[in-house]
Amino acid sequence: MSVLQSVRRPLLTRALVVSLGAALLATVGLVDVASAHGSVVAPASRAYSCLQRWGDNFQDPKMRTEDPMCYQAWRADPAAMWNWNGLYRENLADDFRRGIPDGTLCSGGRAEGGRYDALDKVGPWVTTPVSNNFRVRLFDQASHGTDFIRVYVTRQGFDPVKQPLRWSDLEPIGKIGNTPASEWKQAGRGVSIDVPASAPGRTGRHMIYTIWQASHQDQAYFLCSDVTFPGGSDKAAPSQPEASEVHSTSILDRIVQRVRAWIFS
Ligand SMILES: [Cu+2]
Repeated sequence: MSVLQSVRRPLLTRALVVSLGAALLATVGLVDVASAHGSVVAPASRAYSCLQRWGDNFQDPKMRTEDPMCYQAWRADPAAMWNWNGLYRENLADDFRRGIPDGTLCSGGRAEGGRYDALDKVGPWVTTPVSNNFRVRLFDQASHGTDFIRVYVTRQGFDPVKQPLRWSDLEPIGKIGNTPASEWKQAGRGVSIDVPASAPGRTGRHMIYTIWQASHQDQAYFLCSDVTFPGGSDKAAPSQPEASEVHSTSILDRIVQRVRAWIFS
């Protein structure tokens, strides 16, 4: 039984929930049909990671204490999580440094009118443990293919909990070139591709930055993932187990069901 079902709501709250729910349904509907794109699902990008952990229960008060960075992101704009696959910019013509100022890398330079700005917030984001040789998995519901995918890691010594991410903090650790969607792997209602990455000498908490240049038009995606490498002193870093499969569509389906349940209860 959900919190919402077990609590008697005043009429005003109920009306609010219904209108919010309707807005969510519209958003989720759009994500599912018209504007479905993709993201890095392992190690999960910030928005996708928050959706994975809290999409089913984003009103759970535990989020505030257990996952403060996701908490502030949900509060700032839940649409960042519902639209976890829409963090892109268009027509940057490969000039990413000009289009995306330092300190705004995780929002793609404040993409989509600021929807993703909370992803730039500096703090103890939950990490995914990875080894020094790992794979970045990109999942795409729209089968855009790619001109290239570039993967970067923060330099050893960078502290993601205290420092805003700048271009000069990043070092390239993996890339693939032009790969049409027909060469990606079928995965659920989309396709996925793994980019091998090698980050020797890294220990403890780091950030992975992935740029996915889609092929159907000049549309580039900018994804921050929080990771911990073996070793280092950052034992307190909160982490989640690495996701082995893509569950995005079932998460979306569950969210749609939940919102419907609110509206029609
Ligand atoms: Cu797209």
